[in-house]
Amino acid sequence: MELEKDLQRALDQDQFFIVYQPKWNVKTNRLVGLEALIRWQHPRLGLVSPGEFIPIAEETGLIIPMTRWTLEEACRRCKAWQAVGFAQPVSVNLSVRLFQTDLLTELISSTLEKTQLEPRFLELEITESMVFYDINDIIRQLEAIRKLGVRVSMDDFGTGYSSIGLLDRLPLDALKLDRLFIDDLDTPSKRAIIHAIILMAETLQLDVIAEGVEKQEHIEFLTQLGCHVMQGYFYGKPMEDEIIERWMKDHD
Ligand code: G
Ligand code: G
Ligand code: MN
Ligand code: NA
Repeated sequence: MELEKDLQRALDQDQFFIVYQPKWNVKTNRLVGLEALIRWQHPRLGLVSPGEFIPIAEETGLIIPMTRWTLEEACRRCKAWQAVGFAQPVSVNLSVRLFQTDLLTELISSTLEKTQLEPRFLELEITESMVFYDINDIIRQLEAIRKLGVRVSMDDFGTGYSSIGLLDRLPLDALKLDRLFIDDLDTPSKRAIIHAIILMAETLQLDVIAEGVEKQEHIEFLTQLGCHVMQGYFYGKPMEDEIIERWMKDHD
């Protein structure tokens, strides 16, 4: 397949870049983190969406060098921002494929070492699809990662394959409410579900962050229900380095 061949060259030819999206605490009115999202500038096709190339990268195993690159780039950037006064953690998305390699913990610790980033400034986002794999093995790896001092959050929570039954076994720091929930928050049943998730997260001592926040009314609903950290177009789209840096200065 054409895209697959191109993808193999993309790393060597420096065609990937990262955009960063702010996570905002509405209680403190402060930036509390940045999510790193990979982008591919294809020489002929232009911008190819991760929705298209991540599945290919997973199938071919290219996801491993790609994630190594993303982790290092994001950690390096986070460290550089600290030096100019922006001390927010950065989060990186991890495909379940990384957990099947047995080198993930080592990859993370060596990246932190290399970039000299303190572990508490790195967060990893995993998804519910994890539950289909050897769960004991995943728990073991997550425990090792958290022992390093790195945070772990469950991305797209609540709309995928339900992992509720595993929540008390998975070593996690936070749940990210899937943006599909935020879409139609105004129906009473949606509100009830979100409210229940937030209460459950409190009991399990997990932070909750809402994704896909686009409107003022979303913020009102969510804060009423007890969720105070938001990510979405309302605050900012994913932005390239220099743009997010200016954004951080403007929102300091
Ligand atoms: O940023 P955007 O909405 O285009 O992202 C589409 C999907 O690609 C999201 O599910 C996001 O989590 C995923 N994604 C973005 N960057 C990475 C990455 O570096 N690694 C992995 N595994 N997934 C990513
Ligand atoms: O799966 P994951 O949550 O990592 O994917 C994040 C994706 O969601 C990114 O591709 C990002 O571009 C997208 N995104 C972020 N904020 C919003 C939003 O407010 N609305 C919509 N529609 N998409 C968003
Ligand atoms: Mn994510
Ligand atoms: Na998400």
